[in-house]
Amino acid sequence: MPDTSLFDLSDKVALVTGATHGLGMAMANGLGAAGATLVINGNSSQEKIDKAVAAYTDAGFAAHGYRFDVSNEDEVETAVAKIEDEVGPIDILVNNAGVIRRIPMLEMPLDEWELVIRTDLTSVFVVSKAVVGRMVERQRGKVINICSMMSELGRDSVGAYAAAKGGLKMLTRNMATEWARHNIQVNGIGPGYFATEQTAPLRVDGHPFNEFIVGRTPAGRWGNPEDLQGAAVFLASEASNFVNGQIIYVDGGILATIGKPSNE
Ligand code: GCO
Repeated sequence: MPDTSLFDLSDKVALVTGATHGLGMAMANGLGAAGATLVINGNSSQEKIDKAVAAYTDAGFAAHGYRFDVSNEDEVETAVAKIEDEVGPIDILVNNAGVIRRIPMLEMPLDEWELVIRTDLTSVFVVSKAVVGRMVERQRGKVINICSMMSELGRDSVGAYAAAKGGLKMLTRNMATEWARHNIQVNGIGPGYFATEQTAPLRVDGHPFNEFIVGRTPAGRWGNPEDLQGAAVFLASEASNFVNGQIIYVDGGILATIGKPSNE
């Protein structure tokens, strides 16, 4: 039998924020399949959280759900204390929760801008501060920040999101710098264009963006959420114990190429 113990997450507790759906859910499923006990967070409705927990449990994973706002310091501290008390020490934190607003910058209301920065960037600081303080005491831990193509590239209408995700790349490097000496590895995953609810408006038949993305991606397709599981398990496991401050782009090759004219 092959020895896959380097990637084994049995006895590990993984908190994945925003894992009631989408990429967070796919990554949590990957961590669960590698043996982790799952703790998922959401902030919309308890019903949505309960439904997600039931789906994880049906898949055969140990799963727990907690409702809190990842950008509210008091709620986060209370929830993290409760999770560690009820489930156990958090070994793996995946900062996945995020929102997007597609509004040209000159039309972007300040409150929408602030909502995006708060949810996609500030919340990672808030949640990590609560969780990593405890990891430092234990002298071990894994943090995975979910970045984006927009950590590297601009695009019309996603200014706030790009500012937050570009900031998140640098926050990842800084966290890695400050915490590596405590045996805490902080890295990022940068998903390319994935078929999720978030990109559903861009994938409707006849939308020019659909064809554009397929043409712009060397692999010639949208990503399936499951395509992220390998990178998530790697960065959550002992296999990455000397990997610090890297962003692994899982993008079918988009960032590797300048692209090609549409008629080729
Ligand atoms: C967009 C997309 C992106 C993606 C993703 C890419 O409008 O361009 O929604 O922002 O969601 O983060 O990596």
